Amino acid sequence: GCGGDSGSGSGNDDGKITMGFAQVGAESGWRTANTKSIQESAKAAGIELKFSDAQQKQENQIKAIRSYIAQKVDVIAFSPVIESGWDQVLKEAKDAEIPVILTDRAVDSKDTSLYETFIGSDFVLEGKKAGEWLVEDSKAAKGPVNVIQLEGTTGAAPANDRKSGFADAIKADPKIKVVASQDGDFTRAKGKEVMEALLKAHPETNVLYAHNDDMGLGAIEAIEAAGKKPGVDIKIVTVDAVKDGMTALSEGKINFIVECSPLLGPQLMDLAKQVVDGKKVEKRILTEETTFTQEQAKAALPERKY
Ligand code: GYE
Repeated sequence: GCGGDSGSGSGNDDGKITMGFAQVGAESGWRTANTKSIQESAKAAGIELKFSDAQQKQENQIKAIRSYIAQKVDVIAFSPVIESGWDQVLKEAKDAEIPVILTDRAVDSKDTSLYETFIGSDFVLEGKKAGEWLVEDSKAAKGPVNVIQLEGTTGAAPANDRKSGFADAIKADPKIKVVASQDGDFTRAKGKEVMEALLKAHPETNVLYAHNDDMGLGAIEAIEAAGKKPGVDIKIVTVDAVKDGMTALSEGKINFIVECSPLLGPQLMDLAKQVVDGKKVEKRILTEETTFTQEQAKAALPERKY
């Protein structure tokens, strides 16, 4: 590989591709698995990886991207912590003729020539699947179904989209009402803290919808501390299907999980090679995902890699 700070065009000197990757942070089990997938597949593909962790702060990601531009990497990939505010730094990469690949989360830039492709999940569909499960599960319920929603990081694509997909789906049953909805920043600690407060304010709650497993797992601690039974007194639906979430699902503490795959590394490295070669790639690449009931989680757990 190259030192990256030696002269112009250094990224291409030895024919080896150098990728700068600006990661969101280490906020969840999903993110840990995603980082591992990217690091392992870069190695397997012979791509030199420069990796940074932005600790969920956009300013840190912008700094990292600028430093990758200064180092003249061959390709930049990143998972934008929030959707807005990327046009300027993406223009800088474009002016430096460094291709950009978006992974996992989207940007709201109108100018789609600012990036080559976007690989990741359909978060609206994930929210819809969570809502559809609840509509089905609520069929037999006589009284109101009162939902607390723990939202992902404010402004993040998966928070915006999982919220809207869910809201759309639950319109099918007027018994279902979201009584409180608050940011839990995709972390276990925040999920617990916010659930503690919301449970006090809304003791009539009988469902929790958390935008990821980690917040759901934190909330389970708050529910148990309040003397209630997660999965029974309060039904829980989450998104991700990481090992800890799947374990709680198989133990009956969670009722349903919508899968979101973090294993984006291999496809990302393929795409990186193609765009560095100047090839045109699909503008939007969707990951395929499923859903899990408690029984399905029991069956899938032994093989679950993350
Ligand atoms: O669901 C959550 C993580 O962007 C899809 O970010 C990702 C989300 C994932 O913190 O656990």
